[in-house]
Amino acid sequence: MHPDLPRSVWVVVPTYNERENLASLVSAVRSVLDESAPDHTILVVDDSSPDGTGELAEELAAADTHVKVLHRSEKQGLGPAYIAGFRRALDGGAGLIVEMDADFSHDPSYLASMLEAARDADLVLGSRYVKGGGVRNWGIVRRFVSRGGCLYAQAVLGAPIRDLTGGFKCFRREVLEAIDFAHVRAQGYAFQVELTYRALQMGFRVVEVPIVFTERRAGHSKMSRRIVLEAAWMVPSLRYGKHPPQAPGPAARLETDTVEGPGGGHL
Ligand SMILES: Nc1nc2c(ncn2[C@@H]2O[C@H](COP(=O)(O)OP(=O)(O)OP(=O)(O)O)[C@@H](O)[C@H]2O)c(=O)[nH]1
Ligand SMILES: [Mg+2]
Repeated sequence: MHPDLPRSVWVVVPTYNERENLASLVSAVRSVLDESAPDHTILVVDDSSPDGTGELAEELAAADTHVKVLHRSEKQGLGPAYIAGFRRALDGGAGLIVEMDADFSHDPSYLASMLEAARDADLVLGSRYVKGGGVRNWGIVRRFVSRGGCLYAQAVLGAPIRDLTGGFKCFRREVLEAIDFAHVRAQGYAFQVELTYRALQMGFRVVEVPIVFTERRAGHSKMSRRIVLEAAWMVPSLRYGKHPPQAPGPAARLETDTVEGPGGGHL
């Protein structure tokens, strides 16, 4: 579909109290992208972390022109942080925009296969629930919440995507340009579901590539009951609510693929 990859890749990394992870994460992402996408920028979006992550990000940016920082005055959740980061990346001329966590749950080595898949897709999802994907070091409760959440969202939205709540994704800029951020309200997992659903509804081609998700390396989770509940009530409103995604155009299709072909098994 797309013969060439866009040259400029921006990786947006939201942080809140990730001081212990950030320097090694940035250096791991840098070495993968030095190989696969030399024109790249890592944008750290920090919500004034009390542990000094923002100051550390400044130091990393001062030492490396491939690293930039966006500081926000208060913790407002993942969704608003990503939207601010996306706007900055689009203004900066990004052709591909990657979302990833700072805590090593998203192994930077997958960036290469995700970028490769973006040759033939508008949105690439790093997926735990296709063949070859999975989760490591998660307890039964966390597995149940994640798997149940994906199946729930899949059923409510009628979206043929195995991993709707994951946060390791690669967008072509056209997808983000087409999404009206003013109507995106979700903060947590619902934000991930919302963006993918909007992309599907607009007829963009969405592909899942397998990733194995691991428990965060250091620091503390920001997952909360509130974020899970937000997803539970917001998912139906994506389909039936006041600001449903744009109506599908003539080219729209709810069609997806996994890179290893159909038939990927559920975990
Ligand atoms: N800027 C910003 N980043 C956030 C906020 N909440 C979470 N993050 C970052 O978003 C990423 C994902 O958050 P996590 O706390 O790892 O959430 P999670 O992956 O659902 O939970 P764990 O698996 O337990 O780590 C991490 O890089 C966080 O630092 C926020 O309010 N603002
Ligand atoms: Mg995490």
